[in-house]
Order: sequence, then C-alpha cells, then structure tokens
Amino acid sequence: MNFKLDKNLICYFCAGARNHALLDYFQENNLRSEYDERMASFKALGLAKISGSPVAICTTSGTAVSQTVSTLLEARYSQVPLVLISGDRPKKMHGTGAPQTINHREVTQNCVGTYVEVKLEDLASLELINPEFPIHINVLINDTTEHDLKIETNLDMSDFKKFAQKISKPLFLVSHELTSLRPLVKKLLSLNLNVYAETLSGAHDLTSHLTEASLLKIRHEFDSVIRIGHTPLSKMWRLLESEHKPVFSFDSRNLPGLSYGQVAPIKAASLTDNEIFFDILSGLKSSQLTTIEKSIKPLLTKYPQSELSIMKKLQDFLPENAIVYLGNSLVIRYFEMVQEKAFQVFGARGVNGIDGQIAQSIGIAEGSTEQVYCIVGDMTAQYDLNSIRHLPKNLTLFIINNGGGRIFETLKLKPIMVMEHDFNFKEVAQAFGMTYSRELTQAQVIELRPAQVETRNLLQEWNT
Ligand SMILES: Cc1ncc(C[n+]2csc(CCOP(=O)(O)OP(=O)(O)O)c2C)c(N)n1
Repeated sequence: MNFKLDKNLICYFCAGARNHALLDYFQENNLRSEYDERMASFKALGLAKISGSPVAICTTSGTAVSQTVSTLLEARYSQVPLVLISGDRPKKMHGTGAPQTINHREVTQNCVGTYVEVKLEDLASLELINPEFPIHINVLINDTTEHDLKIETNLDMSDFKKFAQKISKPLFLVSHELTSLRPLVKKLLSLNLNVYAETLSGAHDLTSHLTEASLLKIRHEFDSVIRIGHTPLSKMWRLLESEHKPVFSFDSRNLPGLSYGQVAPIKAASLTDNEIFFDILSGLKSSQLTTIEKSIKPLLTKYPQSELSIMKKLQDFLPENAIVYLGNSLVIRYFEMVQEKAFQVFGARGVNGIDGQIAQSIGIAEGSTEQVYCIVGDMTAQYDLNSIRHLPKNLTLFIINNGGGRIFETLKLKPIMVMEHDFNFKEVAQAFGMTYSRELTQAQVIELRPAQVETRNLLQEWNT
C-alpha cells in the first residue's frame, strides 16, 4: 500500500507553534485537538486498529516527539498503520542547541519502519511507495532568514580576547546552567557592565532595572551579545537570528543556540574566578544606556486580575530565596517580567517540554528539606495530572489557570491551538487527597485564575 498525505486522513493534532503550519494539511472535521502527545498517540493507535486504515498524530518539535515512542513501539510490533508527522526546525538549526530543537530521527529510529524528512513545501507531493508502518514524517519548516554567517565552536579565552577587541558596547546575557550564576552576575555588575540576568540564573532581581521589554526597545544600542550559560529564554536572543549581531557564548555544552556565533565550552559558573576573563572585560568601556522610565507597576495596579498582577502577588507571598520551579510557556516569562525578589529558580529549558513539570518539582522537593513552590500553566498541569497524587508535604503546587494554552494566543496562532476550556482543578486535587484553595493560603494545590481581558489590556498598554 502506498501512502500519501491526503486531507481525509484523520489526525490527532497536538498543540505547538512549530507544527502550526501543518494544520492546513488536514480537513477540519478530520482534526482531533490534543495537548498530550502520549495520550493522543495511543488514541490514534486505537482508531487505526479498529479502522484498519492509517491514522496520523501531528506534534511539535522536542519532547513532544519522544512522548510518542511507546505508542510507535506498540504499533510496530502489532503492525498498526500509525503515522507520526512532526514539525521540525530547518536543517541548519539541528545540533545547535536552539530552543526546542532535538534530533527527531534519533528519537524514533528504532520504533518506526519508515522515516522520511521532507521540507514543508514538498509535503503535499510526498508519496511513499510501499512504506513499512509505523511511518515518521519529519517536516522541516523554515523560520529563519538565510545568511552566510558561520558557527565556530571549541573556542577559548584567546578567541574571546579577539572578539572583545572588536566590540564596544556588548550586552551580557546571563541565562542559566545547573548551578546558580548569582556570584558571577554580582561580579559583572560591579564592573558597571550592561547585564541582563534571566530568572533561571538565580540573579534576576539584581538586574530587574532592565526588563525584557525595555531591552527590546534599546537593543540597537548594543553592538554585540556575550551570552553566559545555556540557551536563553529572552526574545532578545531569538531576534539575533534575524539581526545577526556578533555573539560570543560561554556554554559548557559547546552549543551556539543560534544558527551562527562563536562558542567557548567553558562552564558559566567557573568564569566567576577566571582572572583572564575579567582582565579582558576590564578593557571594555562601561557605557551608559538610554534609561527607559516606564515601569510595569502602574499597570499591575490598574489591572489587578491580570496574569502578571497575580504572578506579582504570588511572588510577594513567597519567602525571599525560596526554591521555585517554573513551568514553561507564559509562566516563566511572566514570572521574570515582574520579579524583584531573590529566588532559587529551576525549570526545564533544555528542550522546553511541558511534560513532567510537576514530577520534576516533586523530585526537587524530595531532595530538599525546604519548602518548594511549583508554578505551572493549566495545560502543563493537565499533562502531568498523575503527579498530583504524590505531592510531598514540602511542595506547594500553583496552577495558573488561564483557560488554555494562552502562549498560542500571544503568538497569534489559530485559536484551535489554544484549546480553550472552563474547568478547574478542585475536584482533581481533592480526589487525590490534597488540600485545595483559590487564595494564596497554606493549601497544597492553589489554583489562580487570572482575567484574560485584563491580561490582554495590560500587555497591549505595556507594549505600546
Ligand atoms: C511535550 C510538549 N508538547 C507540546 C509543547 C508545545 N507547547 C508549548 S507551550 C504549550 C501550552 C502551554 O499551556 P499552559 O501550560 O496552559 O501555559 P500558558 O501558555 O497558558 O501559560 C504547548 C502545548 C511542548 N513545549 N512540550
């Protein structure tokens, strides 16, 4: 049997930004909207079993693909015609450590009978002759501008010295690695350098005079970026992909995190005591930036039920230096936007999955004697519902229930991706024997429900 992607194919379509462009390849009444790839792929398996026809599951990149592995194995050994279609980044981004980019082929190679890689523009005409099921079609979707800049890895301090001699006004973008980068950020700030420390660095409070939004507005003032730590979260970083400023990264994984740039595989935390590094920096002139006076505080007062105001109240509720686990998507971004206090922050920014977030925070709580505070979105919480059964006493779970995957709304993707809903987590939490509240109290599961209209209005005013 040959296989062609026709519009009649039933597809369990899992929400994601990368695979958004694939929505058009299916008829609307053949689409089943999903958020959990493991569950969705098992549903597809069941449907393929009873119908005897191929059924597809479409996922975004990263761990969304690996979540289908058990189903693919079951399909392979029971000869079920399952088709995985994954959205991926273009070839030149593979192996760079760019956000949510992993090697999909390696993930499914022992689970599928046929693997093909195809560019989005060639997908409609793809025909597989007698493929062996299950099939994995990995679709390369171009989202970066073509350029002839190159990647240089395995560099050292002498290369950094040459880089530093050619620049005059760098931004130090400190992201994260396994240990806190707070001592390093303190030392960089003492030299009056322009430093932006992301929340996962453990030092965002020290640079909170610079917000991500103000950075975006004054980014033309920097002639280069010195990135310290793993791939950053900031939009500023992603924009480099089109702006092509010179970038030098200190990343112990030896990954550029972009499709260009220079990298030294040096641990970020070790730079704190690296005399050569600080000697080179002493040659850089400190430079005054345009001050952006605008503060988010009046907007937080004006829109008290917005997601950002609720996040701020949550931060006020947490003790200084608390251990906080932040789920991906809007939670980590909004947390950073309003953060002024010091926290020890954990997250999953290796490949940015929304899977297993509550379970990870449980592991952290089990390894600590302190109280741990886990903050996740509602879709992320649904993905890991089983974990609510096992919350240890020293873990508080905050679910920011904004009624769907609102990140997709901010990215202006098709509304079907948001998977809007109006349920709450009260009965689930109570069924698992957890105490539950909608207020900032001592309960184990605290569900906070922002008013979406207020969030939209606040963001609109903030961005103008
Ligand atoms: C395993 C996995 N599947 C899919 C995605 C794509 N994805 C990124 S954010 C997101 C929605 C998150 O929704 P929610 O937790 O409610 O947070 P919100 O955007 O509303 O803040 C999805 C599905 C992913 N990152 N990881």
